[in-house]
Amino acid sequence: MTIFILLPAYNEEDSIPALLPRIRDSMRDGGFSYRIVLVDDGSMDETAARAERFAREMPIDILRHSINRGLGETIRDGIEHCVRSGSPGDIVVRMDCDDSQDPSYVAALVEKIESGCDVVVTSRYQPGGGQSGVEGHRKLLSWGAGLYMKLLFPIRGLRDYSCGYRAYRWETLKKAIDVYGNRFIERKDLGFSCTLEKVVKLDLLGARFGEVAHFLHYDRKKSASKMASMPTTWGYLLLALKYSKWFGVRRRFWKRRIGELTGAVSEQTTQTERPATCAASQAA
Ligand SMILES: Nc1nc2c(ncn2[C@@H]2O[C@H](COP(=O)(O)OP(=O)(O)O)[C@@H](O)[C@H]2O)c(=O)[nH]1
Ligand SMILES: [Mg+2]
Repeated sequence: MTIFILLPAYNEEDSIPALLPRIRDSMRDGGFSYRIVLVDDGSMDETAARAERFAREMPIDILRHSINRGLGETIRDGIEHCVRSGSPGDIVVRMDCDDSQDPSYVAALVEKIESGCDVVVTSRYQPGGGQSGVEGHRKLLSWGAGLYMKLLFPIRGLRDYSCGYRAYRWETLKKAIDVYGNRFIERKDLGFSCTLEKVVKLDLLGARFGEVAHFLHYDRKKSASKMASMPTTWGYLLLALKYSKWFGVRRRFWKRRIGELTGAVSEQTTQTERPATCAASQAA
């Protein structure tokens, strides 16, 4: 089993020398076989050059966009790369590249996937979780966005909708690409809304969600936040219009299509043996 650590990176030269050794040490401590996939999205600093320096001491693929294309397109390219390079039984863990998220949580994420979950999210809202260094207005924004997402897209087992630090079963991502194709992440220009879009589309596919408690060290962040609230908000509104459980205009279409396609897709996608329940989903 290989763990792909997917890092979207935009102007993260200061974080890379701290984050990559942290990942290496956590993977060694957990005895994991791993591969880092860093997608440099047209950074104007030394992000790619600094990552390359680590290529001699750890397994790392560096994908490059020559111009900045945004988080949605970056994540889509990174996921496609992991699905192409991986195989059934592998796990894709997507983390921020700003060094605010600790790679030591990978062990708990993997354990939860092995307990039967398809997607496991690191959550500030589980007992033992939390955050430091997040400013008041960002906390308020995040709280409001969280409430909006929970009301419009209730997903069993999921409380922290906006945290991108998550583990995905390889088979689940493969199925999403097979079914949705280029529509898995549709609006690549709408800020960070792709983080919500992935869980909404995976929920429609029938993925089982779980969470592990996570403490976010936002005070350790070395780069300025790239969260652009306007495009992200537009993205959230558009997603609600199309996919909300209550009134989404494309929801019924995709439900029907998934029903038609799933048989054919699951024949192509070899599912590994796994327990029938996802422990966290049962509890939440
Ligand atoms: N590839 C790419 N990555 C981005 C872009 N904007 C942000 N990121 C990355 O997405 C992650 C989240 O951004 P970050 O600034 O940490 O957001 P915050 O933690 O929510 O304030 C980081 O790893 C960034 O480097 C972008 O335009 N392209
Ligand atoms: Mg971050």
